[in-house]
Amino acid sequence: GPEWIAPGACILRDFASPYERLLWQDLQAIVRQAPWRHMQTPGGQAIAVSMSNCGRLGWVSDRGGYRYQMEDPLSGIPWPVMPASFESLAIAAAAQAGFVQFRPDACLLNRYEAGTKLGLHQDKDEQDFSQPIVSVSLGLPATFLFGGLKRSDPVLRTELYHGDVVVWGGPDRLRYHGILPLKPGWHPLTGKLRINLTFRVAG
Ligand code: MD3
Ligand code: FE
Repeated sequence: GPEWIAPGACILRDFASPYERLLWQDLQAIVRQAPWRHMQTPGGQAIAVSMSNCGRLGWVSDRGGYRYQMEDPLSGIPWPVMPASFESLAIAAAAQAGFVQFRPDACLLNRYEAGTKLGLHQDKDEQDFSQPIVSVSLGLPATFLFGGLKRSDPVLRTELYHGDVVVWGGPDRLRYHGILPLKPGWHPLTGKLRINLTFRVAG
């Protein structure tokens, strides 16, 4: 059952595993339309994690800042539609954690290779922080860093495995978090990669 690691943070271990083949198939179709890319920070540095999006809104970062927008900047056309497999998984997971009216309008896709890390950050580009974020981990495991509301707060570590779904809401929605450098390995679904899907109500 749900594993609460904080009052608003709930891990559903293996929740996505029954759907892994369908999720992977739908993911391949998304990245054919909106390829993986390294976005730039507002300061001009390449972000180590490769990203894409699906859904009405997609998260982008460039010299102009961080924001959500309806078009893929690479093509100028709307992001791929969020597949029913993604949407229904995210809605079901949020409901398990008590967020029965969660309807994501954005899904950010993150791709990690060996050595890729994601520094401590807060997710605060969304309009409504009362809405949770749902994350789905596929492929290689990763060490997740879970801090506090200040960057200097102590950080807990927990491992996220293939199939794990985490719902981050309430008092934990604005916590600092990050991912340690990915250890090399091989997973039968994703090969050398870890993929993370994060579902958000952005608009
Ligand atoms: C806790 N992704 O996309 S998922 C991100 O594994 C992001 O790719 C990481 O951080 C990844 O922004 C972590 C878990 C996660 C996502 C969003 C959160 C944890 C969160 C928002 C608030 C608190
Ligand atoms: Fe984040």
